[in-house]
Amino acid sequence: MSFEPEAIEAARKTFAGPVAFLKSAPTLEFIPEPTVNEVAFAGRSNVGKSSLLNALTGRNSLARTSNTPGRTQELNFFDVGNPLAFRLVDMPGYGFAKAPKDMVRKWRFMVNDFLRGRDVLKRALVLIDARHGIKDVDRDILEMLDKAAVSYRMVLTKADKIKATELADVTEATVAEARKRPAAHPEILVTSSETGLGIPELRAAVMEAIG
Ligand SMILES: Nc1nc2c(ncn2[C@@H]2O[C@H](COP(=O)(O)OP(=O)(O)OP(=O)(O)O)[C@@H](O)[C@H]2O)c(=O)[nH]1
Ligand SMILES: [Mg+2]
Repeated sequence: MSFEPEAIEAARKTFAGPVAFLKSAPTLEFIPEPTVNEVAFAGRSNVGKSSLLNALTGRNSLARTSNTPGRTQELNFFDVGNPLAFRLVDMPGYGFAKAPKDMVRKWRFMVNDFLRGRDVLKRALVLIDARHGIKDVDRDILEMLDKAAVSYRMVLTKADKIKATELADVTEATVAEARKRPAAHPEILVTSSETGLGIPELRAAVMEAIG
């Protein structure tokens, strides 16, 4: 996680500025015109996508979070900066077994089609629960992104929930896998929305992706 202090500070300033919910798209017909660069949050249900978006922007209830997996059911777009600098996209989760099958399918197709087909998408952040490491359901997304050559970066979430030694092991294993995957950034980020661990670096990583 090596970012220059200047990059961290510039990112902090950007995220401390205006951030506004733009719109919620239940299907791809409703997504905004691709006029500005985007970074999207992907990952399993309940991994902490919406919480991380809130932590990044320092706004507790910008994106809706919940204990119950399957909270986010649409693509949610957030405008950063005024004038508009870039957009963040919060997405429904993968692999939520308890949701009705056709809804799970619908979300998966929508998320996949969005990630594969969005010119302005500069990078996907693929969130991985630090307690579990990369699971097969995560590998499905990673493979899809590798095949479509969509640049992505893995981000471990909920780092506060495990011991430092376990965190070191899962970090090492995740980095090893990232280095083997063609579209993956070779470095990962380790975060906690609860403690703020890795949040300044994640802000800098978003800015780096936007370019
Ligand atoms: N301890 C801890 N809990 C977290 C962290 N991030 C998220 N959570 C909790 O995990 C649960 C799920 O968080 P969300 O942000 O709603 O997860 P999501 O990935 O957006 O879930 P879906 O929208 O259902 O796909 C909530 O109860 C959060 O409070 C974290 O860093 N640490
Ligand atoms: Mg969510």
